[in-house]
Amino acid sequence: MDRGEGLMSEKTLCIIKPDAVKNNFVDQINKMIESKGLSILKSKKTNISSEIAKQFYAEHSEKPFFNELVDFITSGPAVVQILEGDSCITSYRSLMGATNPEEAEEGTIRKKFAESISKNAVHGSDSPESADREIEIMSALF
Ligand code: 3AN
Repeated sequence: MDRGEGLMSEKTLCIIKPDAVKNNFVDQINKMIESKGLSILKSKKTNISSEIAKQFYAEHSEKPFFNELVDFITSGPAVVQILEGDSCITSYRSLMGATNPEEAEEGTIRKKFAESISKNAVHGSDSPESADREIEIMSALF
Protein backbone atom coordinates (compact mmCIF):
# COMPACT_ATOMS: atom_id res chain seq x y z
CA MET A 1 0.00 0.00 0.00
CA ASP A 2 1.22 3.51 -0.80
CA ARG A 3 1.96 5.43 2.40
CA GLY A 4 3.31 8.62 0.93
CA GLU A 5 2.80 12.11 2.31
CA GLY A 6 -0.43 14.05 2.16
CA LEU A 7 -4.07 13.16 2.19
CA MET A 8 -4.91 9.68 1.13
CA SER A 9 -7.69 7.28 1.69
CA GLU A 10 -6.89 4.68 4.31
CA LYS A 11 -8.71 2.28 6.61
CA THR A 12 -8.80 1.93 10.37
CA LEU A 13 -10.38 -0.47 12.84
CA CYS A 14 -13.00 0.94 15.17
CA ILE A 15 -14.61 -0.93 18.04
CA ILE A 16 -17.59 0.45 19.88
CA LYS A 17 -16.99 -1.25 23.22
CA PRO A 18 -19.57 -3.10 25.36
CA ASP A 19 -20.22 -0.12 27.68
CA ALA A 20 -21.26 2.12 24.77
CA VAL A 21 -23.31 -0.64 23.09
CA LYS A 22 -25.15 -1.38 26.35
CA ASN A 23 -25.89 2.31 26.82
CA ASN A 24 -27.29 2.62 23.27
CA PHE A 25 -24.65 5.10 22.06
CA VAL A 26 -23.88 3.31 18.76
CA ASP A 27 -25.99 5.54 16.50
CA GLN A 28 -24.73 8.76 18.11
CA ILE A 29 -21.12 7.61 17.83
CA ASN A 30 -21.59 6.63 14.19
CA LYS A 31 -23.16 10.03 13.42
CA MET A 32 -20.04 11.71 14.87
CA ILE A 33 -17.83 9.46 12.71
CA GLU A 34 -19.78 10.28 9.55
CA SER A 35 -19.91 14.00 10.38
CA LYS A 36 -16.12 13.91 10.43
CA GLY A 37 -16.25 12.78 6.79
CA LEU A 38 -15.33 9.15 7.45
CA SER A 39 -17.22 6.24 5.90
CA ILE A 40 -18.30 3.15 7.78
CA LEU A 41 -17.23 0.50 5.29
CA LYS A 42 -18.20 -2.51 7.40
CA SER A 43 -19.96 -2.93 10.72
CA LYS A 44 -20.76 -6.02 12.76
CA LYS A 45 -22.27 -6.41 16.19
CA THR A 46 -20.63 -9.40 17.83
CA ASN A 47 -19.44 -10.99 21.06
CA ILE A 48 -15.65 -10.90 20.77
CA SER A 49 -14.16 -14.22 21.94
CA SER A 50 -11.49 -14.27 24.60
CA GLU A 51 -9.08 -15.88 22.11
CA ILE A 52 -9.52 -13.01 19.64
CA ALA A 53 -9.37 -10.41 22.44
CA LYS A 54 -6.03 -11.74 23.71
CA GLN A 55 -4.60 -11.72 20.19
CA PHE A 56 -5.99 -8.24 19.57
CA TYR A 57 -4.51 -6.78 22.77
CA ALA A 58 -1.23 -8.77 22.59
CA GLU A 59 0.87 -5.58 22.87
CA HIS A 60 -0.63 -5.02 26.34
CA SER A 61 -0.09 -8.59 27.59
CA GLU A 62 2.50 -7.52 30.19
CA LYS A 63 0.44 -4.59 31.49
CA PRO A 64 -1.26 -4.83 34.89
CA PHE A 65 -4.63 -4.09 33.30
CA PHE A 66 -4.42 -6.82 30.61
CA ASN A 67 -6.93 -9.22 32.21
CA GLU A 68 -9.33 -6.37 32.89
CA LEU A 69 -9.00 -5.29 29.24
CA VAL A 70 -9.79 -8.78 27.90
CA ASP A 71 -12.62 -9.34 30.39
CA PHE A 72 -14.22 -6.05 29.53
CA ILE A 73 -14.07 -6.29 25.71
CA THR A 74 -15.60 -9.79 25.94
CA SER A 75 -18.24 -8.83 28.54
CA GLY A 76 -21.08 -8.21 26.06
CA PRO A 77 -21.79 -7.30 22.45
CA ALA A 78 -19.38 -4.87 20.78
CA VAL A 79 -19.65 -3.29 17.33
CA VAL A 80 -16.57 -3.91 15.20
CA GLN A 81 -16.21 -1.57 12.24
CA ILE A 82 -13.85 -0.72 9.42
CA LEU A 83 -13.73 3.01 8.70
CA GLU A 84 -12.36 4.57 5.55
CA GLY A 85 -11.42 8.11 4.57
CA ASP A 86 -8.61 10.59 4.05
CA SER A 87 -6.13 10.35 6.95
CA CYS A 88 -8.70 8.15 8.63
CA ILE A 89 -6.37 6.78 11.34
CA THR A 90 -5.37 10.14 12.86
CA SER A 91 -8.69 11.74 12.09
CA TYR A 92 -10.63 9.05 13.99
CA ARG A 93 -8.05 9.03 16.85
CA SER A 94 -8.58 12.75 17.35
CA LEU A 95 -12.36 12.27 17.27
CA MET A 96 -12.02 9.55 19.96
CA GLY A 97 -10.19 11.78 22.43
CA ALA A 98 -7.72 10.83 25.17
CA THR A 99 -7.66 7.29 26.62
CA ASN A 100 -8.66 8.70 30.02
CA PRO A 101 -12.05 10.43 29.53
CA GLU A 102 -11.15 12.92 32.27
CA GLU A 103 -8.45 14.20 29.90
CA ALA A 104 -10.54 14.01 26.72
CA GLU A 105 -11.38 17.28 24.99
CA GLU A 106 -14.90 18.64 24.50
CA GLY A 107 -16.54 17.30 21.38
CA THR A 108 -14.71 13.95 21.44
CA ILE A 109 -16.45 10.58 21.65
CA ARG A 110 -14.76 9.69 24.95
CA LYS A 111 -15.62 13.03 26.55
CA LYS A 112 -19.27 12.43 25.72
CA PHE A 113 -19.66 8.70 26.21
CA ALA A 114 -16.78 7.09 28.16
CA GLU A 115 -17.38 6.00 31.75
CA SER A 116 -13.75 5.51 32.81
CA ILE A 117 -10.25 4.74 31.52
CA SER A 118 -11.14 1.05 31.11
CA LYS A 119 -14.76 1.52 30.03
CA ASN A 120 -13.83 4.13 27.47
CA ALA A 121 -16.47 3.56 24.79
CA VAL A 122 -14.31 3.11 21.69
CA HIS A 123 -11.12 1.71 20.25
CA GLY A 124 -9.21 2.98 17.22
CA SER A 125 -6.02 1.73 15.59
CA ASP A 126 -3.03 3.91 16.49
CA SER A 127 -0.92 3.50 13.32
CA PRO A 128 -1.12 2.09 9.78
CA GLU A 129 0.67 -1.06 11.00
CA SER A 130 -1.84 -1.53 13.84
CA ALA A 131 -4.72 -0.90 11.46
CA ASP A 132 -3.50 -3.63 9.09
CA ARG A 133 -2.95 -6.06 11.96
CA GLU A 134 -6.29 -5.34 13.67
CA ILE A 135 -8.32 -5.46 10.43
CA GLU A 136 -6.69 -8.83 9.66
CA ILE A 137 -7.59 -10.22 13.12
CA MET A 138 -11.22 -9.12 12.74
CA SER A 139 -11.55 -9.96 9.03
CA ALA A 140 -13.32 -13.27 9.73
CA LEU A 141 -16.28 -11.28 11.11
CA PHE A 142 -17.18 -9.61 7.84
P1 3AN B 1 -5.98 3.85 23.34
O1 3AN B 1 -7.22 2.96 23.34
O2 3AN B 1 -6.32 5.28 23.62
O3 3AN B 1 -5.10 3.62 22.16
P2 3AN B 1 -4.02 2.30 24.86
O4 3AN B 1 -3.65 1.59 23.58
O5 3AN B 1 -2.94 2.92 25.68
O6 3AN B 1 -5.14 3.40 24.62
O7 3AN B 1 -4.76 1.26 25.80
C1 3AN B 1 -5.62 0.30 25.27
C2 3AN B 1 -6.82 0.17 26.17
O8 3AN B 1 -6.40 -0.25 27.44
C3 3AN B 1 -7.55 1.49 26.41
N1 3AN B 1 -8.54 1.78 25.41
C4 3AN B 1 -8.17 1.26 27.76
O9 3AN B 1 -9.42 0.61 27.63
C5 3AN B 1 -7.21 0.33 28.45
N2 3AN B 1 -6.33 1.03 29.38
C6 3AN B 1 -5.27 1.82 29.08
N3 3AN B 1 -4.68 2.30 30.19
C7 3AN B 1 -5.37 1.74 31.21
C8 3AN B 1 -5.25 1.81 32.64
N4 3AN B 1 -4.31 2.54 33.23
N5 3AN B 1 -6.14 1.12 33.39
C9 3AN B 1 -7.11 0.38 32.82
N6 3AN B 1 -7.28 0.26 31.48
C10 3AN B 1 -6.41 0.93 30.70
